[in-house]
Amino acid sequence: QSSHAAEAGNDERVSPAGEFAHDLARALANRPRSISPKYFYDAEGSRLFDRICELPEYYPTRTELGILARHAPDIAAHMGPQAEIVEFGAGSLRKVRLLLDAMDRPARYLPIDISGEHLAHSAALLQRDYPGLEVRPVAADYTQRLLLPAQPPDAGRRVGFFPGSTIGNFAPEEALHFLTSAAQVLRGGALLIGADLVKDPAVLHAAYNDSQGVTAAFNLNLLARANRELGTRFDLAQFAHGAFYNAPHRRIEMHLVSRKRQRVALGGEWYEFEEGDSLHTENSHKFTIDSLRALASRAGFRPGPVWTDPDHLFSVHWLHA
Ligand code: AVI
Repeated sequence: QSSHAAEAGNDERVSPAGEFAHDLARALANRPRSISPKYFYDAEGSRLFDRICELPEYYPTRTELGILARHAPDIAAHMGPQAEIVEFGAGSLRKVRLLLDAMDRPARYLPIDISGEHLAHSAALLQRDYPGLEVRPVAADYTQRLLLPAQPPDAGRRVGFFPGSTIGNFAPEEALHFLTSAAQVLRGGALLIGADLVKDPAVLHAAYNDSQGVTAAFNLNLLARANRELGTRFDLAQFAHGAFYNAPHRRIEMHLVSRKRQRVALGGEWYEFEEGDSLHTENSHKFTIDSLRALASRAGFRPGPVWTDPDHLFSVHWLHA
């Protein structure tokens, strides 16, 4: 699936709607049915994800913010003066502010995100608060070919920033591929990356099955988005949110589970679901400090310092590129 998505993404003749229709049709035809979690993030999905980050059960965001806040001076010292930050998958840009506030004359900030509308809005808010900083939002799929503008000759270090444990949403081979390209474009600089840690499955389960149902709405938004953009007629009430910890794979899996026998039309084809059939929408891999460092080494980084919280829920790694 991913290699096909990559081909479609690199072909400029394929519109974003065309790529979604193509990948969804393939997901519905395949067994098991599985689609990239990148399709969660239209404007509505990005809004729902921001709400997830505020949930009492969803510890990663506030824990990582706490780590960044506590260790920002140390992290900024590693960055050095006039550094440039390239953020992969920049959502609401809250976390980078903690870094910018601690940095010595940050030069340039390049947030890259697939959700262009959401990104433009967040980038404009950030630019207002940091008038001296060059903010250059890039609306792109950073899992595709990474091409960054050249740095001015007197520039400081180029530092990639990949918070939130989004690396965990990649399949292991995709994570290695992404990190390998990141190591190449950041060569001479570094990557600051957040990774959620393996922990009590009950804590993980609660984080992806929140009591307000926001994660369920986020998951179901994939079908709602298909209805909006592709004219499908998924009945959202007939799909259940499923999220569980797969211990052997050290990952949370999210699924949309059909509540009954039903069928849906897409692109002139009918796709059938039996009761209990699932569409696998996301994996969220969890790491140990050592497993993340080993992965980074394979990708061509030299692991540096690691910062964590007192309960060892989450980790932030400095990787020399
Ligand atoms: C973006 N990503 C790191 C989130 C995660 O925890 O894997 C997405 C998410 N899915 C459900 N809740 C949050």
